[in-house]
Amino acid sequence: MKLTKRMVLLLCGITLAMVFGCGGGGGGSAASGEKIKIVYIPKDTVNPYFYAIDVGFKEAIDELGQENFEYLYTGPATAGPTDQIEYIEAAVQNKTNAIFVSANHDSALNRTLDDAREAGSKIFIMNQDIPGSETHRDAAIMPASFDNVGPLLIELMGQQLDYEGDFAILSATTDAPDQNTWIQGIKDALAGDSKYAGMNLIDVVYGDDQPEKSTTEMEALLTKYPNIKGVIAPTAAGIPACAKVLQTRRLTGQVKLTGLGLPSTMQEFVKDGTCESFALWNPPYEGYLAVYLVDAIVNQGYVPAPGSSFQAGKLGTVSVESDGQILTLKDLMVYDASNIDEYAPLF
Ligand code: RAM
Repeated sequence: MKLTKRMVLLLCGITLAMVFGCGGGGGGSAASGEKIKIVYIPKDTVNPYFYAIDVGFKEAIDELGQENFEYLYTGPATAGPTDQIEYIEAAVQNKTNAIFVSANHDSALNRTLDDAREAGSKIFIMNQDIPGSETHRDAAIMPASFDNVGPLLIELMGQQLDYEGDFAILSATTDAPDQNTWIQGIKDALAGDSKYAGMNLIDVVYGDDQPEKSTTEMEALLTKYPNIKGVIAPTAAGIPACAKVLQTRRLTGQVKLTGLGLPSTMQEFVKDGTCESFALWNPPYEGYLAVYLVDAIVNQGYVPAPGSSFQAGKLGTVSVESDGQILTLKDLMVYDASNIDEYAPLF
């Protein structure tokens, strides 16, 4: 009988289940003395945003004993829809208990994720979800409730613009599930509240989470729309690039800026007034929570089913929502001149 790739993976899955003592989906208790294998695949390995999540993984691994874990942070240099596939496949080959992926597309990884789960790895979407493809993952680790992102960003832009004027969005990649959810959230909030009636969204451009492309796109916005009054950049790679353009062109105060960013890269721009306020959550918490989740799965037989909960060290009891999402925090944090110095050294 000729073995198909699927059958081979299935057999591997059964073997793994025997080794790890777990049922379908795998990732159950590691044999005594075995290290728990965790791989985190960010959107790309160049964007410093994801290093902040990596910090959290390492912190929890330190707490739970480095000798108990084999942890790898790896991924593609570019954030293309299918660029992460080979890294997921390699993690499966290495019999990884839990693979965390910050997916670059909402469905392009489905087949690979299915194969990985059949082979025995737990699959978690990290820092976001894959809308419409939720059945292809075990759970999603969310940095905050995404319902709150669009409304908060439009409000921060509104406050800076006195609720009046043309603004644009500078996003990351065109396919990014998280970015597209937030852009829709911004559009819905804009249309849904008469408070924002004087604000016009004139364009959405994409800097691909790359500083150079973000800079070029920001320059192009300013050239194309001489009346532009503000930019929302919900990308940690994009917002400092936008700020730098405004600072260099001496447009501080004339073109307003908000979005999502790391306090460490935005500190100088908050200090000089280029960006009055922006938002984020706590990326290290996500990696930290992830390790406690895998530890509960492997060592306590925990199944991250909707409605269930587990203990995540300093984060306390964490529950799984009805849609399989695990919220690290509910609300976002707003950073401005009053608190930027406190958070900039952290992430
Ligand atoms: C970017 C990435 C990431 C997002 C952060 C805020 O660097 O697109 O997915 O969560 O910004």
